[in-house]
Order: sequence, then C-alpha cells, then structure tokens
Amino acid sequence: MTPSGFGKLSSAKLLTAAALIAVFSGAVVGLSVGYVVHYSAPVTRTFYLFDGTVPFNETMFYGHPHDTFVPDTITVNKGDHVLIHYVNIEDKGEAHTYTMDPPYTFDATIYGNATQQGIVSTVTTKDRIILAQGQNATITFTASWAGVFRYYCDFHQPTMTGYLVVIG
Ligand SMILES: [Cu+2]
Repeated sequence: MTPSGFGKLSSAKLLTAAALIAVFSGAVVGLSVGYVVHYSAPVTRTFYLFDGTVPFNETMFYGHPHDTFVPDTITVNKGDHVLIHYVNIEDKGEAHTYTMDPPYTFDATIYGNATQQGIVSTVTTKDRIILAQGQNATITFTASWAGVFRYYCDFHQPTMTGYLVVIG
C-alpha cells in the first residue's frame, strides 16, 4: 500500500513544483501591488507656478525677454485633478499668459493680487488666460489624457514653456 501520492514524487520534482508555486505567487503579489499603486484613486495635486528669467543677452530672441516658467514640469497621474496657483511676480508691468495645447482646456479664476483678493475674472474651458503684473490665477482641470503636453506663455516664446506630464 502506498502511503500517499507524494511518496512517488522525486525530491527534484517536489523542488521544481515548489519553485514554480513561489514564482507564480510572487508574480501575483507583484501584479497586485503594481495594480494598486498604478491605479490609485485620483487626487487633487496642487502646484505653485511663477514666471522666472534666464539671465543672458535679452536681444537674442527678437528682443523678447527670456522669461521662463518655474517650475517647467508638472507631473501627475491620469485622472488627477490639477490645481495650479499661477502668480505673476514681475517687478515691472509685464503680462504673461498661461496657454495649453489641445486637447487640454481649463477653468480659471483671476485675482487682483497674490493673496487672492479682488476677482478680476472667471473663465471656463479656456486654453489661454493673461495675467498682469501682480495678479494671481487658480487654474483647474482634470488630467484626462495621458502624455506630454505643453503649457506656455504666448508672449515669451520659446523660453517660457513648460510641460505637463500625465502618466497613464
Ligand atoms: Cu510671458
């Protein structure tokens, strides 16, 4: 009489079976963790965005100042709600736009100063707003499309350009 079915298996086969089970279990756990991390629930991600400068020969690009965006990269996950506090911190009377490439549009409220007092205007589903010196805007949109998308100031190209990176 045979004690059990396992009695007939060689040690090598048992080890192979154990190894396969371990690899399979590890893969399942790894995929589960990856799924949970990658597809975490959308959150609101808040960023502060300012104008900056690149300090070199101002006449190089057709006489336009070398203004920049600080930061020049915004990274979010697909589905996140994005809230950008955009402040024009110019020390002179210079305006900047916040413009996005298709398919992105945004809603925005523009305030008269950096402490968000005195609403100047409110817009919805726009691809461009203009901020005068000292003004502040809250820009909101949902990162519905994965990829890399440009945000830029119409007045200060090519230097005042940033990239929205949406991880899908
Ligand atoms: Cu500008």
